[in-house]
Amino acid sequence: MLLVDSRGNSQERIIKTLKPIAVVTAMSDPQAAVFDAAENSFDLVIVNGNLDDYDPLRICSQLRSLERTRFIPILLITEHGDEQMIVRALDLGVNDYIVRPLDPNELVARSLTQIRRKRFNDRLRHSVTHTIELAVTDGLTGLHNRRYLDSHLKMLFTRAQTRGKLLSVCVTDIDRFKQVNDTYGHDAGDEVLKEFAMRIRSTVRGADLACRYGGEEFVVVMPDTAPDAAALIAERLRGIIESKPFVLKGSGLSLDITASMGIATVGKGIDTQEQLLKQADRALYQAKKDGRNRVVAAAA
Ligand code: GH3
Ligand code: MG
Ligand code: MG
Repeated sequence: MLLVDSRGNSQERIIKTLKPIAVVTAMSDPQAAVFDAAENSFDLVIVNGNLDDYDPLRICSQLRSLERTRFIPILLITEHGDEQMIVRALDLGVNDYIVRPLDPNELVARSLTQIRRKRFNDRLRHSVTHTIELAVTDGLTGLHNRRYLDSHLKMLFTRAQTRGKLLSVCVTDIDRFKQVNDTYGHDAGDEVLKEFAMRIRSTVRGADLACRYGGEEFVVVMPDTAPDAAALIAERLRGIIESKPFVLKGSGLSLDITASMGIATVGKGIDTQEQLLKQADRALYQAKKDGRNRVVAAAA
């Protein structure tokens, strides 16, 4: 808990009161206190309304505007008769206030209420974030899933069209993967998929988006990437799959795996992201037909 209070006496009293329920950091420099609140993870900030030479509501509004402190509960201590400040404070998003003279029991009770509420909200937010992550992540490989790709690609496609930007996609499919399953079992197949995903992840650049599109098919979306650069990236990926055998953790088996790639870039005749993927898919089909373990670019 962070206490912002420039007056020695009231500070001591508040700390004494709160000590049994919280670790209290007391600060008298308001600006440093805001900075400290953003750097650390306090559960509550108590602002004394009678700061020397500083508008206490400024602290409150700063805490509310910083990303890191947006959700920290703020408890304001005000003087009797300072209704105007209370109204403004509540308007700014201050969670609760106490009017002097301070009743220690009330201070403890109100602090505890804010802390409990914050912890509950933290858990809720964490669980929502986690659920969203689960919904857009492929459970086996940890890459983004098809749902994520579809929505993200739509955004990138619109951006490419409206701003005249480049956008390329690479669709890749493991060669003769059914044989891996049939010969070594489904678990071995799963391990190959995981390792395949890891190699993709290690190859693509920061701005690229790698997804498991389904089964043993993966898509890499490359914003701002011309066809020749996309071909280089796909070729590098193909090489990284072919160059080293896949060693399976469970059985120690060492398997030679290859993959085929089809690439396409936004341009004439491609009006939707579905068409872009379809073009890349056609190129992939051609790569399979031409003998697999190769990159084919869709005709411009
Ligand atoms: P091609 O070179 O033409 O791509 O041949 P292929 O054998 O890879 O193609 P096919 O599409 O016939 O086989 C894909 C196989 O991938 C069939 C399916 O059982 C397997 N598969 C799909 N999803 C999973 C998965 O999550 N785990 C495992 N182990 N296998 C999967
Ligand atoms: Mg395949
Ligand atoms: Mg396939």
